[in-house]
Amino acid sequence: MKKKLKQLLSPNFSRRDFMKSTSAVGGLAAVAGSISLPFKSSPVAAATTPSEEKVVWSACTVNCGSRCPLRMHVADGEIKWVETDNTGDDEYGNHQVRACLRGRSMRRRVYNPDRLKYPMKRVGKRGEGKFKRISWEEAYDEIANNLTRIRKDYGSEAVYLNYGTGTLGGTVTKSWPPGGTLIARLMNLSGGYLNHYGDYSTAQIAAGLNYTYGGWASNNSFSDLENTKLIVQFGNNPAETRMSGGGLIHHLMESKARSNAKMIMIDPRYNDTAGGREDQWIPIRPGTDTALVAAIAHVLITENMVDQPFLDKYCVGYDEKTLPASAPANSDYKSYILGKGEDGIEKTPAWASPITGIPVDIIVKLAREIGQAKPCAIFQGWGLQRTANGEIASRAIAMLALLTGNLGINGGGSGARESDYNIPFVRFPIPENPVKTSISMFLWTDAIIRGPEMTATKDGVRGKDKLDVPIKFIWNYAGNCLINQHSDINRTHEILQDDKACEMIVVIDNHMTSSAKYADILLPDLTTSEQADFCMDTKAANMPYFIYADKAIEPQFEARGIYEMCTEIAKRLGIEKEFTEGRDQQGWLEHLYKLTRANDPSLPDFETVRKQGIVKRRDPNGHFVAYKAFRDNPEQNPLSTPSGKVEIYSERLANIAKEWELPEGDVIHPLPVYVSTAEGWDDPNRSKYPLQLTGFHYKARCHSTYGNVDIIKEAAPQEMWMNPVDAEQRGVKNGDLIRIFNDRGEVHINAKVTPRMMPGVVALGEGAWYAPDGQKVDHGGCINVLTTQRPSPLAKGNPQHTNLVEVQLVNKA
Ligand SMILES: Nc1nc2c(c(=O)[nH]1)N[C@H]1C(S)=C(S)[C@@H](COP(=O)(O)OP(=O)(O)OC[C@H]3O[C@@H](n4cnc5c(=O)[nH]c(N)nc54)[C@H](O)[C@@H]3O)O[C@H]1N2
Ligand SMILES: Nc1nc2c(c(=O)[nH]1)N[C@H]1C(S)=C(S)[C@@H](COP(=O)(O)OP(=O)(O)OC[C@H]3O[C@@H](n4cnc5c(=O)[nH]c(N)nc54)[C@H](O)[C@@H]3O)O[C@H]1N2
Ligand code: SF4
Ligand SMILES: [Mo]
Repeated sequence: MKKKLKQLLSPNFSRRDFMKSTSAVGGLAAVAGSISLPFKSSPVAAATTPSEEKVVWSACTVNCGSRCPLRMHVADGEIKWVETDNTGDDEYGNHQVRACLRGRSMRRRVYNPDRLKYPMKRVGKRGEGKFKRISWEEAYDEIANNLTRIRKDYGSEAVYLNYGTGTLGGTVTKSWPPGGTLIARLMNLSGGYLNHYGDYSTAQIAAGLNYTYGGWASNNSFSDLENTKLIVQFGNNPAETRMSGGGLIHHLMESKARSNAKMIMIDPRYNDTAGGREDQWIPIRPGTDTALVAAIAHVLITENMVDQPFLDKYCVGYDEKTLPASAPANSDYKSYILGKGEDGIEKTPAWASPITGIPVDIIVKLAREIGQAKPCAIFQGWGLQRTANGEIASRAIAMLALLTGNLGINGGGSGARESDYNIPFVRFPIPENPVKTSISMFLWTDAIIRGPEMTATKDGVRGKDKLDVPIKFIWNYAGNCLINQHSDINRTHEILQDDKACEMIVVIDNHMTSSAKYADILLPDLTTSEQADFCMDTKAANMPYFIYADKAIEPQFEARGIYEMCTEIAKRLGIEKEFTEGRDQQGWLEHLYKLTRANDPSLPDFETVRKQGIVKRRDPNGHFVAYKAFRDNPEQNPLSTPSGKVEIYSERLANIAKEWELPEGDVIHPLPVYVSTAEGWDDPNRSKYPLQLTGFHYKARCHSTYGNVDIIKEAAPQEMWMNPVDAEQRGVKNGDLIRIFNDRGEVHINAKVTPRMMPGVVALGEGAWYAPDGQKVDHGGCINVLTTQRPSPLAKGNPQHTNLVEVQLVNKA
């Protein structure tokens, strides 16, 4: 032992030897307890391990909303361990941006057994996962030749860039929006591609609140909660969805501690953000928030808690006074609430209670608290809008902020999701797309099988009355939406399996995902650790930052970066010079940063950024207050709605409701009225499938990314949440293996029996790796085996949290 210690402290002893020797003396902990560790950051290390281990700044660029710095400790060309931000301190406002456990397990993603090693070409049936190794030259030629052939036969409208967010935090590697990627640059320089609008995250809220506020609806930053009296969160769960130590859960907790404001969480699931921090949890039936809001509005109106001057001055259609001339009598929101509208029903708490599952007295108390707290901050997450009529639900929640006059002030808000201050950064230039047609991102599977039948008024095709050609070529870069993340996997499988329908699929990923198995040509990409890039944060309240992620290790196997891939294909399409403009990847990073600095000379120079890794800022205004300029001076700063005001009643929606052809049961309405939907709580089909299945974004993964990391899977297993009452009825106990099924498919997974789930509702975290057994049963717990491709009415978006299922016991634990 003595000899070992002497050896450990000798100047020639490397970290690698150390790791070896620790096992010889009884493990890391035993040694760590008795001597000072020879890590590079310690004074001993500086003297003892010259040039053996280097620390390289890198980042986690997945789509969790945060974006964390990772400091890679590299020795012998290998990442040995991963640290996070070491700038700043524990003080809120100067805090470290600490990566979550997913980011800290990046090593296990980089060196994962699922890593793609070589370019490959499909040999079996599409989706079977059978490939042969090919050279990069062959792969590039295949892609360029097929692209040219398909464009010649069908035109560029047949080329589609599928949604993918695996590395949206990058600049060169940026995978989202597809229209902002290097592939879009490549396509637009050579003829263009079929666009899409909307995204899987926010299709319904983006479409819905656009009619209320005009454009993308912002809300105050979470840092501004230090100015509020009451926080009401509708299905908002930053403890899981904005997890980093520099991200929004940190801002929520710290600012709430300053104001000591009460927090009420409205969610069918007792989520982790509630997790002991909430003052009240109100479980609500999925898809019924609009009814709850209507009942709260009833109490606010009848008990005189409405901010009438605000509604008169800033809004259209609260009551008859401000209804547009084209609107029929009694089509205002107040008439709807008081039962004077077309349905003649008064939206009392007693009316809403059986719909929402919330007792009357709780609704009344909630309404009074919202009406009396000045100011009051109303927020919504995006879970409740990823539903069958999420457009209406998102607009309804905004009503609470409007009725109480909380818009545009500190401590108040708009009722949308929280916003952030960002550092403006110049992105890769993307030339204009010559193809102007665009489909909803959710309808790409339909565009493969019935493209030319899809029209503007039936399917939301934009830029043209109808699609002319089906999708024939798909680029799938850093996305798992070909299978795992898109609804109704069994339907998608049927559509993709036919290689006469969509003729060519190119997948570019790091891992053999379920989507990768559907590739015709499969290209192994570099990870963030194997190349240099700028990585942006977008969700950090009033302390934004960006990261210079340097190359930490050499490319693994034959992996190549997206810039090189696109350059090689550009060469074959005869547009290499236009594509590269004479720069390599490093040249572009330096160029884009130069442009960024020209706009903002206070930023440090490139070399400094490279060394310091992270650049942090503070919002010069303190906090972001949404619609402040409008509130302060509405004449000078009108909204971009047609009236320039907040449109509670939307004339444009009234027209769309008249003009569009909607399937039976779908509703588009000028007001945020409560409507029943397919697969809602009152669908007659509940006699067959009695449980509402909702989803959530789980801490175990970012969607499917990190879903193959062993230690994370163990720490946060995939389970279906279920209330003890529903479990008991089915003889299910905690940990039992169950089958969850409906007409679309079947999933086998363990049950988590917990009072954290409301009765009648079950929940499954989205993103688990689809693991079919050949009999159409998934054993991975992938919720999209059970979700539908029927789009929402207005956005034509993904209603992935609206499903009916039944659950049965398979095996006792
Ligand atoms: N049922 C249900 N489905 C959902 C949702 C839901 O709530 N419920 N949520 C939806 C939402 S909001 C979203 S945003 C989508 C997300 O769907 P996706 O954007 O498909 O997200 P991921 O599943 O994380 O897939 C990212 C892929 O990128 C790969 N990747 C990671 N890093 C890199 C890289 O550096 N290079 C390359 N080439 N690839 C990389 C990963 O291996 C992974 O295959 O899912 C949607 N699907
Ligand atoms: N760890 C982790 N973080 C992530 C992601 C991830 O996959 N993993 N994904 C990222 C991405 S791309 C996105 S878009 C965001 C998603 O962010 P969100 O869409 O906000 O996340 P969800 O978990 O889908 O929904 C939030 C909450 O809404 C609740 N909810 C569901 N239906 C209803 C309803 O009808 N009414 C009410 N009141 N609540 C309801 C859910 O139970 C959940 O707790 O998260 C981001 N962050
Ligand atoms: S998954 Fe999100 S919170 Fe976790 S390290 Fe990556 S960017 Fe940060
Ligand atoms: Mo998302």
